[in-house]
Amino acid sequence: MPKIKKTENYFTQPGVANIGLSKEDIKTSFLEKLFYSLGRIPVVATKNDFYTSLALTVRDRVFRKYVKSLEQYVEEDARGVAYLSAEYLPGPHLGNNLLNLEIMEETREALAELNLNLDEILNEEVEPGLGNGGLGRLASCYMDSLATLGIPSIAYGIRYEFGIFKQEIQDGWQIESTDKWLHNRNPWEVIRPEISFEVKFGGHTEHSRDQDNKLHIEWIPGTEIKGTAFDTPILGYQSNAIILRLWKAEATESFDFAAYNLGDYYRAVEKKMRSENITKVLYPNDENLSGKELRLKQQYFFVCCSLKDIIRLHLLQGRKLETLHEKFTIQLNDTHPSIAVAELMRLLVDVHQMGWEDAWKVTQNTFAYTNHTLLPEALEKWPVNLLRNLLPRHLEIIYEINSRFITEIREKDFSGEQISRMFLIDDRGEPTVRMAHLATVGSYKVNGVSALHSGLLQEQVLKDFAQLWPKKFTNVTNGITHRRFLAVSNPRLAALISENIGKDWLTQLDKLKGLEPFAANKDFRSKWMQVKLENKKNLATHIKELTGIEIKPEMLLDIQVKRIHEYKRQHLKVLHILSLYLQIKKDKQNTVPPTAFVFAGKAAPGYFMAKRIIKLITSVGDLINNDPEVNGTLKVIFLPNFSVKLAQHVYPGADLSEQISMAGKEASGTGNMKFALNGALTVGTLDGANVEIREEVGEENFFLFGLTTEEVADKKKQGYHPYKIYSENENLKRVIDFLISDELTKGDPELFRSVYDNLLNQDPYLLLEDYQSYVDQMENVYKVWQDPEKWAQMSILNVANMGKFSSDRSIKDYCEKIWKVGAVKV
Ligand code: GL7
Repeated sequence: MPKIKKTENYFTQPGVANIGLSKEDIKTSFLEKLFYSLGRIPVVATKNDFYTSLALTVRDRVFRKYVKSLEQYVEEDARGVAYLSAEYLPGPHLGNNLLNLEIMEETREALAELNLNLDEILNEEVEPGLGNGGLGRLASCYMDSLATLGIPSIAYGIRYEFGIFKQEIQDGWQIESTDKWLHNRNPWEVIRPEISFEVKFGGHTEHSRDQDNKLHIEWIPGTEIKGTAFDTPILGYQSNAIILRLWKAEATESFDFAAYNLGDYYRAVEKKMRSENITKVLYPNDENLSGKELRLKQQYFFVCCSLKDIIRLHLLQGRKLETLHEKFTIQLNDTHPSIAVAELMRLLVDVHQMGWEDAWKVTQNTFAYTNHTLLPEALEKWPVNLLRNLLPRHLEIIYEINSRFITEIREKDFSGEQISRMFLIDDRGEPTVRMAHLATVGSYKVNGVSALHSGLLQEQVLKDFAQLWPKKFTNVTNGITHRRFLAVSNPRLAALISENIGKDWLTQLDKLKGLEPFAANKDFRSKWMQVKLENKKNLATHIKELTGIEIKPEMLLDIQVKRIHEYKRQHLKVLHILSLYLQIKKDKQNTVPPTAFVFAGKAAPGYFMAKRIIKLITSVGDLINNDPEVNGTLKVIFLPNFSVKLAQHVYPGADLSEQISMAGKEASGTGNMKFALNGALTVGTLDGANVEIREEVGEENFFLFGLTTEEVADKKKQGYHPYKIYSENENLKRVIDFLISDELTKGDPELFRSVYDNLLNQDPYLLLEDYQSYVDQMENVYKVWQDPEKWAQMSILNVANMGKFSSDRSIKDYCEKIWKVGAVKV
């Protein structure tokens, strides 16, 4: 392999050099793409042709940044990060890249000269829905910051052919259909046919000894498939670019020739189809896993390709595998890629002939693991039998890691009970492998995603490990990219901020602190609220387009958008809405200001209760929106098919952000940050990152309610009796009873019986317990809302104090506390 040389001179060649950023350059390139890449002329071109031409124009400029970054990383022989995540939710690329290249206005003008409208073209983009929710979006925010900060890095994942399902609402119910995001081609990716690896499954292992009595283990697979890389450049702001490398599964052989020769064409291609299934579709479950074989195959498939690629990159630089951990650190985004611990051991020991101890040292010093949830049902456990069938060698390795680990802790001061709690294998019932334990043992650092969550992780789920290795555990509070979620999606507010405090906040979010004095300035407050009103008009237009429902932009826009989950308690919001409705209808009392309650979010297709909750929201909406007695005051809206693209219209228009999970359940939340950054006030519990948001913005600027984590634990210990609360609170009783009333269920008394029964008998997420405190705090919200000057002031103070929640800060924390990686700026 020839030594890689610096290529600076190439950039001065004509044609390479003049890939400029002026209006004229953009116009020329745009037309060239339309003519020569797509073979179109403007009169016959579709909107998608225009979008594709512009995307290709921009991609050239992004790649230029990328090759420059790459050159620098190679030259400095820098230590880098590989981020392994089964999910990404990048959102639309085009607008973000225009911002980061600082050519938004030039592009707008270039297109205008061709009689084209940039906003319409931006709207053409279909986003890659390669994730379920917060976890996938976090990975994409981190890529934005890694690129902006110039951290040598590469992100690996799966190129699902079908992303998260498309959600439609029919008759009030969620209906799923496939997301064909690749249908109009994907102009952002390039295929790398030469970067492809074989991945084995099934079969058995053979153990033998050579003349020197050295043990050799060979894995004889049942099948083999191939993973091929598709690269998407992700550009930072005024800065470097990094690569998102997604693997697509393909058959190693297109045909089974034996079958073909027998004339059985269909059988011949069947094998090919079966292999390609692995990357067909994203599992649409957040926070929950159901031991599906195909899911394990997906996980192993992308881990295997990624590790082989990392090793390739390491060796390409002429280095030894013994130094892998010095040059790379690999971040495991949740346990989804945690089979990597066993796979790296396999590659080092079986394939590269390293001794077990040396390989273990490299492995343990290479990985770091982020935990994203404490929900017991979401902690991944793979049945031993499934692993034996699919990955027989990995199971052997896991048993070996387990037995060495147990030997190690037996020498320490742990009780038998603790030791068995720490086993990698859980053999109570059907034996399973506890993937969080594998990830913890195989990593040099483990972190949670908010201060509260990291604390609970060390006190509960991984308590024994935290006792064993206290220094291994740390916290990195999540963050969001304020470039996408303020600069791109809320240009009016971004402009107002920049006019008053300059543009430094784009790279240093804590500069927003400079807004604080403006909170006392009446003129500024009025401009601030004017911007909000414009954004609310824009959101009202989207609401009308998507649901047909009209709202007045002056209404209080009270919004809860996130996956539908019982622990997130969308149904607590519903109980509150019903209490207002019944107050107006039955008590003829109207104390609530005109409000539109907006919900959006997908339910896992197999999650019965979550789907009921959607139907409950839409039923309450039907009732209220069609009742002339209340619909001047209240509206209830369910926006279908929540996505990053839709989210970018929602956050800027929000007045009130609902963050009402039961304390101790939401690991962090990141929607909470996006709302507050766009000037919404939060009503919330002391859960996840809400705690830190409240600390930053000040308790007087946050609407708090509900039990704390400790109080929740105490309540459960004492024995919780929701029925008692129900029978003692008249207002609550009326609301709960209404769930099975004919007025709401329109003759189907069973419709919400499950919700009703669940709340009265179990209420595992303590809605009834927190109900009164929530209703009272909402009264307070309404009081403040009646004082627009005060509201504006609180809104400004929220934004001014959001500096901490930039993903730039999170990535710097990862670099300092965990990765020990520095920036390389081009
Ligand atoms: C999650 C958490 O539920 C969420 O609170 C957190 O903000 C996010 C990113 O850390 O990770 N964990 C999880 O499994 N999903 C999440 O969104 C799907």
